[in-house]
Amino acid sequence: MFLEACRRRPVPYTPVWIMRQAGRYLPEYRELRAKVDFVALTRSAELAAEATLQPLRRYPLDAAILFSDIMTPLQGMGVGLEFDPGPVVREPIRTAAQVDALPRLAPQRDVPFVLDAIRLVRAGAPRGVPLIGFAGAPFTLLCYLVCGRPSKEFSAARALLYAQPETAERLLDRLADAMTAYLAAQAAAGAQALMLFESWAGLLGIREYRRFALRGVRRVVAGLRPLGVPLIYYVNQGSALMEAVSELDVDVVGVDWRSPLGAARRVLGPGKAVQGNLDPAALFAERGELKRHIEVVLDEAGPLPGHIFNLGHGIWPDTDPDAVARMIDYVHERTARRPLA
Ligand code: 1CP
Repeated sequence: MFLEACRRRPVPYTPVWIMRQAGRYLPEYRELRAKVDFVALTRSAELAAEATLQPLRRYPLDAAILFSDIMTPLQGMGVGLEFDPGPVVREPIRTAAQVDALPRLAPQRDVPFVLDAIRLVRAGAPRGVPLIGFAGAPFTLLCYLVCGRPSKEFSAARALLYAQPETAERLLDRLADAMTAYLAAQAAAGAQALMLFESWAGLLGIREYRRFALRGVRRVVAGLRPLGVPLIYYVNQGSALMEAVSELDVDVVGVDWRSPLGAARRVLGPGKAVQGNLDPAALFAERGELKRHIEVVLDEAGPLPGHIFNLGHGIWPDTDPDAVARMIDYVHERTARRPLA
C-alpha cells in the first residue's frame, strides 16, 4: 500500500507510518535502551533490526523505517561524535582544509551493520510491510558538522554560507556523494524506498535554500533516480520553500504540520505524492478531538491518490502509545475504499 501510494496509484486505504516510530515513546524501546546505549544500538545489526520491528509488532503500520540516525554514516566515515541525546561533533568543520580531509564513505566497509540490519528487517517484517531506508539531507548534516551540536539557529552553519560559500558548497557536494553511496547501498541491501530528512533548511531564505540545500539534494536525487526506488524528501518548516521543492525529481514530499496539505499539493503539482502532516501535539487531544484533527488532514490531502499519512515531524517521547493505536486505526477506517471493480 505504501509503495503504491508513493507512486500515486489508487490504494484501498491510506497508508500510515510515523516519523520516529521506533523510539522513546515505546516502553519496549526504553527497556532496550536501559540495557545498551544509543550508539551500541545503532551499531548492532540485531538490535537495530529489533528496534525497527518493535512498532510493527504493536501497530498495523504500513511501513518500517530503519532504526539508525542521520549521523551514523558520518561516524562510520571517522567523524568523531557522541550522542547526548542529540549529536555532538568533537571537532566541528569550519575550514576548506577540514572539508578536503573528510574521508569518503565506503558503505560496506564503514557501516556494514546498517546493511546487515536492513537484511534482518526484510527477513523479519510482516508480509507486505516495506522498509524505508534514510539519510540526512546534505545541508542538515552540514548544520551538525559545522555547529557541532543541536541548536535553534545553527548560526555558525548559516554564517559559513555567507563567509565561505565555496567551502560550504564543497562540503555539501562531499556530503551529497557520501549520502548517494549510502542510500544506494541501503537499496541494494533491501530498502524499498529512500527518504532524505531535511530538518533545518527551514532556517534558510529562498536564495540560500536554492544555492546550498537544494544543490545538495539535487545531487543525491540525480544519483539515486536510476535505481527506480521511490524517493521521499521531508523538509521541516518548508512552507516558504515549496515552489523550489516542486522542481525536485522526487516521488513524495514530506510536509510539516504548519502548511495544510491542500496548499502544499497545489504548489507541488499533480506529479508528487505528499506525506504528513498531523501535528505531533495533536496526539495529546481527547479521543473525539483527535479524530477531528485527523479528518482535517485527510480532507486537506483530498481525494486524489498519493497521500501517505504521517505526523508533521517526529513523535514526542511522552506520547501515549494507545493514542498512536487509535490514530492508525482511525486513518485506516476513515479512508477504507471499496475494492476496485
Ligand atoms: O537516547 C536515545 O534513544 C537517542 C535519541 C535518538 C533516537 C531514538 C536519536 C539521537 N536518534 C534516534 C533515532 C532516529 N533519528 C531515527 C530512527 C528511526 C525512526 O524514525 O524511528 C531517525 C529517522 C532519526 C533521524 C534524525 N536524527 C533526524 C531527522 C529527523 C528529525 O527529527 O528532524 C535528526 C535531525 C537527527 C539528529 C538527532 N539524533 C538524535 C537526536 C535527539 C537528534 C535531534 C537533535 C536536534 O534536535 O538537533
